[in-house]
Amino acid sequence: MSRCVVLVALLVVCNTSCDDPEKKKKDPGPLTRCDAVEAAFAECGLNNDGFAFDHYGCEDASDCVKGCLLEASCDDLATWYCAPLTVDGDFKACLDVCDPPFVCDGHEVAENFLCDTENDCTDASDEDGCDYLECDGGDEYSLLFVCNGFEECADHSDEAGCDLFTCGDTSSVPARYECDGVNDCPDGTDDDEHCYRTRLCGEPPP
Ligand SMILES: [Ca+2]
Ligand SMILES: [Ca+2]
Ligand SMILES: [Ca+2]
Repeated sequence: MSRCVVLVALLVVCNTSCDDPEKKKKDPGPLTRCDAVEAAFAECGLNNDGFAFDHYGCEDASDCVKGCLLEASCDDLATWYCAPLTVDGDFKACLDVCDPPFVCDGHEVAENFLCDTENDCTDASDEDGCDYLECDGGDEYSLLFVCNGFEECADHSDEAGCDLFTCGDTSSVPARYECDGVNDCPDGTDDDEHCYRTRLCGEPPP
């Protein structure tokens, strides 16, 4: 664990439990959980003007996940940030407690196989209670196909009214492809230097 993460963790504890008036005088003020997480990322060189937290929405993360982030090493934070599917060890165990993976037939089912209209479990539990993209013709698709830039529905309804990102050459791609670590615009402007994450992580995660 880095010294900073320890320091940040101590500051969080100190805000609620230290009674020494001298220490209170030097206290930098209330440190929110997200401030603490942001400080940990910044100290690990994983932040740039708050980009990481705009991107991942720290306020939306549970306190449980924030707790795991505050305990993580810089290496673990970098993995979580750049290639979240490859997180492992104690850090993954911590995150799994917060957000248990879906398990059937004795194995984990990856998130993109949940509600994808295909049964990946012998009891089909991975498709229980799912909402699907329903085309006029009755075909059903995973909601991941909504606004993905390809028309799955013959009536085009899956791509109607979608937000678009305008590339430097005036072509456009789905807005959700901006800064996702993959060049989708012919000129790469959706993932150019305005995306700190891509510059930080180098090659897109596998
Ligand atoms: Ca499935
Ligand atoms: Ca589509
Ligand atoms: Ca992209």
